[in-house]
Amino acid sequence: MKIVLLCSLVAATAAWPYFGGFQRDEPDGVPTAQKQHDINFLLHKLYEPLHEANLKALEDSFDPLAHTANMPDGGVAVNKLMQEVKTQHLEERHHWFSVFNATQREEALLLVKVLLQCQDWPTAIGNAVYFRKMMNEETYVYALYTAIKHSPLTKHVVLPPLYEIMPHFFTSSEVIQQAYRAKLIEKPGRFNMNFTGTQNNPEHKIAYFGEDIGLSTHYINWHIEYPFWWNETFGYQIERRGENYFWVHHQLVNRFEAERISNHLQKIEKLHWERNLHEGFDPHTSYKNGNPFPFRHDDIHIEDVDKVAEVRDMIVMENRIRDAIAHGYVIDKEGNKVDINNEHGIDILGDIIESCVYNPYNEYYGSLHNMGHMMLGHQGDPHAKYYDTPSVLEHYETALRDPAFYKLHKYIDDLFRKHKDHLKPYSQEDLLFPGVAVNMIDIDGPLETYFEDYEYSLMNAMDDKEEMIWEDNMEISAIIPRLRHKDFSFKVNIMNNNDENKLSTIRIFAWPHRDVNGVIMPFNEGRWHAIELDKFQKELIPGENTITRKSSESSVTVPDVPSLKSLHEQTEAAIAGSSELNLDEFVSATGLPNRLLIPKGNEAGVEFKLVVAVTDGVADSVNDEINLTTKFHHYGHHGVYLDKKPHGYPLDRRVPDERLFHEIPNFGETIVKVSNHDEHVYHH
Ligand SMILES: [Cu+2]
Repeated sequence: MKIVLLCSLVAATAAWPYFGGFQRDEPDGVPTAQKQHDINFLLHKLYEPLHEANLKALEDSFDPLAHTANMPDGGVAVNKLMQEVKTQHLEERHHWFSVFNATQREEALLLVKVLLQCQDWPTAIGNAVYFRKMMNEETYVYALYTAIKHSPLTKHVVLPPLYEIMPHFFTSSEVIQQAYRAKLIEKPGRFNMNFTGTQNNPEHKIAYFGEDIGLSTHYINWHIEYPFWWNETFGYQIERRGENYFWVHHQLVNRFEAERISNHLQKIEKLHWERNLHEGFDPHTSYKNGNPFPFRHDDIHIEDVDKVAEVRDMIVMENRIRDAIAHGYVIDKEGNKVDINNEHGIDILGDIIESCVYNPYNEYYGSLHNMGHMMLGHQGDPHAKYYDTPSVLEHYETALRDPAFYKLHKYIDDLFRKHKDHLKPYSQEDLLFPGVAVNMIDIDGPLETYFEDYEYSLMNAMDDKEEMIWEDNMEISAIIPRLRHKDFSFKVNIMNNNDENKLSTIRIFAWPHRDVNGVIMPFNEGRWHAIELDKFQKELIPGENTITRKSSESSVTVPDVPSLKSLHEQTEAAIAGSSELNLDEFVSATGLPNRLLIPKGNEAGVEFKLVVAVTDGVADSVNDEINLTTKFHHYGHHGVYLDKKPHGYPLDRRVPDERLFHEIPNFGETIVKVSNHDEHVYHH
């Protein structure tokens, strides 16, 4: 046993002889470039054996049970997972995986635990290569991505775009077929991909939003940063998880509404368990093993789903939540009342609805959201007569494509609204920033969106001979139009009448000024439909302050993740040149892609009400240290927030008299117009 341990450690350390000098703040001293290199190759050709010699050698020599000495849990998790390997209990390879499936999830979480127990790279990568060979590929990817996101060892590692690792989830079966053909006849190819469905379906007009692969990346990243199954045994507590769940979905729903208005579509009709589900969906995509994603007809009566739930279970869950909101408290397992009529209530409610492990009484409140995904996902085939595969709604990669997703989330959003409307409205005193006034708000540059062609690689959709090296892969890719906006800046003129500097928090929101029928949205309706555009802090000097904030600086967005090819090339170049890799701006990826900052608009221009709220930065800050930070971490990071105000503040509570808002000098508003002159590009 001793000898095995020594050998594998030698083999493991021999894998990174490249660096001498400069190193970043990696807790174990192993260069970021080496880690990124290893991760790239773990994910490259996911469904095949490893294509990298050092990792392959490690795979043959590494024994997980021989590397438990430094693990805080003493190897409990590794032993459990190895037991599953030995008794052949693991999900088979080439089978589907869904995080909503409890058995499959448990298996994935065991691997997350094992990887988070690793204190150094040799142990982490050893376990990662070992279990890559043993586990179902998609279970493995979910666990690996989550572990990379949360482990201190990989805090500088960029998660490669999932649409290039598992292209099947994002690419139509038709294009995948063309790619296979290109591969067979050995002819490189770039294939145009259309959005799902045809123009006979009005919902097709906004497929560009739900099927945006960058939007899905945002959604996946958010879910692995804030998993509903997370608890302290994984390493730390995530603060405001439930509130964050509310906020990210609230923003998606509001964005979807604004996209609908841009395309002259009526507002989302929220889900009702006892009414028909109007919109059907055909995903036009297949799993890697060839099974198609299930199809759902229009206008189906919502049925009980075998092995998931009955419709009345859903209604009971909903009613218990409605009762809690009406009472202003929830009940925990011991029967105690937990007050939710306060700032923290939204967090508890979010945990109850999703439902998260922090849910105070799981057995009673159930899991409305997760069950909702499964119930709606199976409506095309509620008794599993034709499919045994989960639907698009049961994968974060694909859920945003199905119109039923927005119906479900509109319904959930409405419950959150009921709760928020129960809270005491903010008073003038709460909102006032004495001596500070917003004089002028303006936009510098055009508020205009357009479609660009985006190309992504399908290399990993197809299998290869084992000896094939990365660079020898033919270029086979998909091309899809995606929304982007032209660069612009917010210009805000703020007067500080105090005779000292004042730290301020500046929050920028917009909502559609009119609904699709042209009716002006009342303030109280508009504020609930507000899209968060930016949030940052600024030191105001006495007198006049002219603040220019570029759209590219928005703290609610992130840049698009580089392609796998670019990640690979940059990593290999860093290793070859013994230089360090710095891709930190792409690490989080939790925010919305910056190119999606504003809704599409249309040819005539869509009016938006733009609201700027300037409040006391010192009062808003969680602690003094961050006062000088210019960039707010929008969704927080590993459960740490810089802003202690609720998400959506100050528009999150009802406004009994909108004059209050107009009279507060530190708030400003104006009307702007968003246009798009590309209808022809989209409907080609
Ligand atoms: Cu959902």
